[in-house]
Amino acid sequence: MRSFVAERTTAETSIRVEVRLDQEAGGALQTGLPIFDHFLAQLSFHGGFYLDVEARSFDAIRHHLVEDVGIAIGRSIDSALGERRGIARYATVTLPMDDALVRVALDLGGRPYARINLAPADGDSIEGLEVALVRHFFSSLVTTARICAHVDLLAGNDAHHCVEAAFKAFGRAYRAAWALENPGLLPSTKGVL
Ligand SMILES: [Mn+2]
Repeated sequence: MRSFVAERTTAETSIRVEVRLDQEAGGALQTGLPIFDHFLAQLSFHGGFYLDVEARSFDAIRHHLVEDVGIAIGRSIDSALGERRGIARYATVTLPMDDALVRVALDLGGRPYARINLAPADGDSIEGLEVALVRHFFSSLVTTARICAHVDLLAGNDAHHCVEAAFKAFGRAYRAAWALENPGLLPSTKGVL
């Protein structure tokens, strides 16, 4: 079972994250921000992995909370992936949700990079969660997890649809990229990731 528990407490937040890559969904999501819990549930369900998040804010600053959750999930994924032996490594998913169309292309090759092109025309926040903060979340998560991610909003206006489609597309792409394809084989000609 590829899994990891990340725990981090600072003056700003206290975060506990557990991921189990090979367990279909499950886990509780308690960040104190219902809309964020809702989006994390999409990530876990469509990613086909167990995700448990318990997050507390001490300073009531959403930026700190959302960023720290992203870092903790990224750290858990990086550790759970281990040597990354046997994984498919690459995945690209284009996912529609009503007016929204989002493409997520991933390389789990160990080199961190994030280009998050996600700026819906209608609205820059959803139920109090800023779209800019969502971009920061994805960026913090993938760079901490040493993943290269290119995210593009190809169509769509409604901010909720666009952001939800991005979480679902990320989930589907993760599931495909860390799927065990060639047991024992490192997916690189360099012999190391
Ligand atoms: Mn920040």
